[in-house]
Amino acid sequence: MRSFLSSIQPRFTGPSFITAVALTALAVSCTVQGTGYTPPGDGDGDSNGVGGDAPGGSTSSSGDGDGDGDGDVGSGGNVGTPDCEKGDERACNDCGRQECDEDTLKWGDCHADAEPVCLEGAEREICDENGNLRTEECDNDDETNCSVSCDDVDGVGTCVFTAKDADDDGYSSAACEAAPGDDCDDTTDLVSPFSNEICDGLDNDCDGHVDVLDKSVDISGSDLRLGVSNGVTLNLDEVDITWHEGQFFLLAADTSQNIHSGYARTDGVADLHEPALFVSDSMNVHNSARVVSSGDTLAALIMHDGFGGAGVGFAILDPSGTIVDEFGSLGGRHGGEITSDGVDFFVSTISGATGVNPKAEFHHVQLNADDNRSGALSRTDMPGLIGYMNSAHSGGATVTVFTDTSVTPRTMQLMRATDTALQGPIQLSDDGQMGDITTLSNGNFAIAWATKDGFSLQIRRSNGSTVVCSKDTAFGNGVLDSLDSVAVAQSDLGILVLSADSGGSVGKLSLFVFDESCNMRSEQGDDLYYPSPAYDYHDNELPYLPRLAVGGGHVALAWSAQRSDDNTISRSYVRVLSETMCEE
Ligand SMILES: [Ca+2]
Ligand SMILES: [Ca+2]
Ligand SMILES: [Ca+2]
Ligand SMILES: [Ca+2]
Repeated sequence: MRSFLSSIQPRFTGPSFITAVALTALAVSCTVQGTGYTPPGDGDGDSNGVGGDAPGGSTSSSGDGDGDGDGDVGSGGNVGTPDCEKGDERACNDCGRQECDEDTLKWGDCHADAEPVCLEGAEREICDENGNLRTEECDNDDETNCSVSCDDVDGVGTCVFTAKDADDDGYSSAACEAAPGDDCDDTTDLVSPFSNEICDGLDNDCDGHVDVLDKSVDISGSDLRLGVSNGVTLNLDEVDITWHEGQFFLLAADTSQNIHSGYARTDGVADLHEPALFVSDSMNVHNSARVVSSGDTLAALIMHDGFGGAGVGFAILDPSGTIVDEFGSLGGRHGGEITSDGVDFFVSTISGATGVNPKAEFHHVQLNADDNRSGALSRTDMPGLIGYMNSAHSGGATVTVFTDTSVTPRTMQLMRATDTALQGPIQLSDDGQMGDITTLSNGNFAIAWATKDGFSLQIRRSNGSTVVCSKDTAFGNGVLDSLDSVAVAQSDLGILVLSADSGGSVGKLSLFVFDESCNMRSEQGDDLYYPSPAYDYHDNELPYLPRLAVGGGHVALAWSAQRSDDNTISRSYVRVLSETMCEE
């Protein structure tokens, strides 16, 4: 060990009666003749004053514990005799210094008077609060991300931390708090500040945005047009989709009022089954269908002009796209929606209103795959004309949102059905339409609807009336066109809103991601998804009735689109992405 005292000697400051020569000699001998210096408090004769040798505090029988030759104050020595003179100071212990107390003229405490000095590696020698030398290792409480060594910084032995580069990608760990580097994930070389963002669930470029939440990742790709076979393309104008037994199952209505079943698989293949699930015998009623899975059972609600008369039919489907069982009218013939709590199904239907000051009939029923029905409820005094119903089930209640089309502008309304009562309608917006609702994992509902400025997202508790948060997002052309509509769902990524906007000859479809406080999670103001230019008539199709389904770690987007220059031509599209919203 090199001489600590000699190395710290130049750092002594202030007036001193000890010369540099004397101090150097001190390292060799405890008593230096001619200087008047004896190590203070050295009652034990070990020359260093350590342990029980606090200056002035000795109980040495000589009564001169501080070794100043003056005897101790109050110990029966030369009481009242000063130990030192005002302004005096001197070295003490290994590396300390003490000053003469101006009031008592006794030597003060010995305190550190040297900076730390580096030894080997992360070891250094420091002068402690009593002026004694001690060897210590630099503390490193994050061996994973930091390394530490003792470096001489301006003459001071300093513990210097550096972030490790454990994954050897050339960037050091940002997790080293003492000296953060740039690598936000030092466990993989797929992540560093200048990596390219790819779809892998990681924030590859360390900008805080993962995969599609990062605008720099490209998720454009081809969208699958449904209903193309043997050179014939069906005019499809409404599609619904649900996750069931390893694939997305879908129902699509064509403009000849037939209902087709189909599928969209996670390998990117999507098509319709042959023949059609339901063939219309009339063009008088606009047919449409909704589909939902309880997990085990796939059920459909078909708004139709058949099954022995116009009405709303409930059917159990085979995943291969055929009806296994079908049950009669559910009391409505105008529209309806079906949802599930994972066991049973809950169906809300509406009977068409007629006459002056029309009052619609709202029906709600719980049923299972065996057509056992319970909790049938109805209201016959619903104001307005109910359109585009969507429902979700949570907390023992089914909440249905719909558009009242009897007023201008249209309004968004909410109805809540429990086992025993129908509650509502509650007006969600006095200027909104064609919304959607989904149950969140925490039991709340997320509701979204189209507005003239874009769309609104609202989160409500399962009681249907308590608003947790809401958010308006600008999107589209600033006009509430008749086709403007939204879908909402929850995935691992967050709350997804698929928004369709049309204006004149221009349409737009985009996906947004929000957290459960209604904050947009994607880069502020950026929508995530735009249909591929590869799909038909991209430049003059107007997307509408978007649908979202989540399951098996995947998200399916479905929508229809109408030609802006010929509204008799419409298509339905589907796209399957991983739940991180990246292309499969
Ligand atoms: Ca690294
Ligand atoms: Ca890395
Ligand atoms: Ca990534
Ligand atoms: Ca990123």
